[in-house]
Amino acid sequence: MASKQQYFDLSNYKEEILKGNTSFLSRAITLGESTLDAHRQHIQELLLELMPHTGTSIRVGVSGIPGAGKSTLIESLGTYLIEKFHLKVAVLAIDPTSELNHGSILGDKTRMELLSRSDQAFIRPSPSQSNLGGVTRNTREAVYLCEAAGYDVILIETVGVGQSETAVQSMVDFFMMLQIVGGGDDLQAIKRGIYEHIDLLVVHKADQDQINQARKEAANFKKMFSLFPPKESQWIPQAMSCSSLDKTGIDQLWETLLEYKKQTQSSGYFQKKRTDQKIAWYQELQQEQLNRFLRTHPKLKIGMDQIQAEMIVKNHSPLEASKQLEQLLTALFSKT
Ligand SMILES: Nc1nc2c(ncn2[C@@H]2O[C@H](COP(=O)(O)OP(=O)(O)OP(=O)(O)O)[C@@H](O)[C@H]2O)c(=O)[nH]1
Ligand SMILES: [Mg+2]
Repeated sequence: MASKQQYFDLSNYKEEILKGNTSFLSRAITLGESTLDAHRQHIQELLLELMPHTGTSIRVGVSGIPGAGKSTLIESLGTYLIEKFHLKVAVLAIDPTSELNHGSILGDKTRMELLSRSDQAFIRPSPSQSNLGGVTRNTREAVYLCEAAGYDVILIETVGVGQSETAVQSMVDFFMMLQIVGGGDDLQAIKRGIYEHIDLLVVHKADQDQINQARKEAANFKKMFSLFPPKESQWIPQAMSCSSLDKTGIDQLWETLLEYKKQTQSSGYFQKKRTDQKIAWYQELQQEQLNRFLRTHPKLKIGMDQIQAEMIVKNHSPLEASKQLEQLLTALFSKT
């Protein structure tokens, strides 16, 4: 007899993920990506059980325009951390356009060939949903699942355009942005308000005949950042040049990240940021619960369908219909 229990055994998943079993980790992430209510409930139960084993990693956002070298940098940094410090590294991607742009996923796999072969690394490409809200939620959950599976560093790759970048900022401790050497218009960058949102700017591809130019650009950014008023974190964004091909600047990049962690942990900002993110997560869950509740409330569903039908038959305006919905909601929920 095939039962739901066989399909999803909570204790089995919990135990295997805590042991670092990547096949269960992958399956749990896939389950979370489902839009079925039952799957969503399973994943939330599992996360609830795993919560005491989370929160220990450092979560890092890696952003930049397409082709800036994000995946290559993640490969270099990831292998460096595994080889030098024996850390476990997870890579997640948040890219709501990836369904349209298959090159990105293929790119990730080939750019991270070394890392993908290491059993200390776990790489998960972007979920195949085009809806940013869904991708954000899934990535957030994947972060916690990876932490429960023992990953020390979680690197989240995102294309540096608009909303997905903002979404990643809402789930990481440290946010870095890659800029290609020679491709940066300093003023343009300031206009986009990058100073407010980044902790580190990397002038990437600082190799071959671009080394000096990259150093010059990084120094300019650094000088510029030091002139801005202090941020809430009291951290002055850093800038450095780096080459993932030559593997230069990777150690310095990691040291900067550790310095940020040390400084913001002692000031209390690190914890405050995580608390803000906890609130943001709760608010997303609140919305999900409410939507599920409203969608499945029988009287409300019938009432809403009726109002819509009447709007057409009686030629009501949508505003009148909305007013009726308000009355219906009051009648159904005000006394309880
Ligand atoms: N010269 C040089 N080229 C690099 C470096 N890092 C990456 N590249 C090249 O830049 C191109 C893009 O690299 P990716 O790592 O795929 O860039 P990405 O930012 O992840 O790209 P998307 O995921 O498509 O947004 C590839 O051809 C890489 O070989 C570097 O440090 N130096
Ligand atoms: Mg990439």
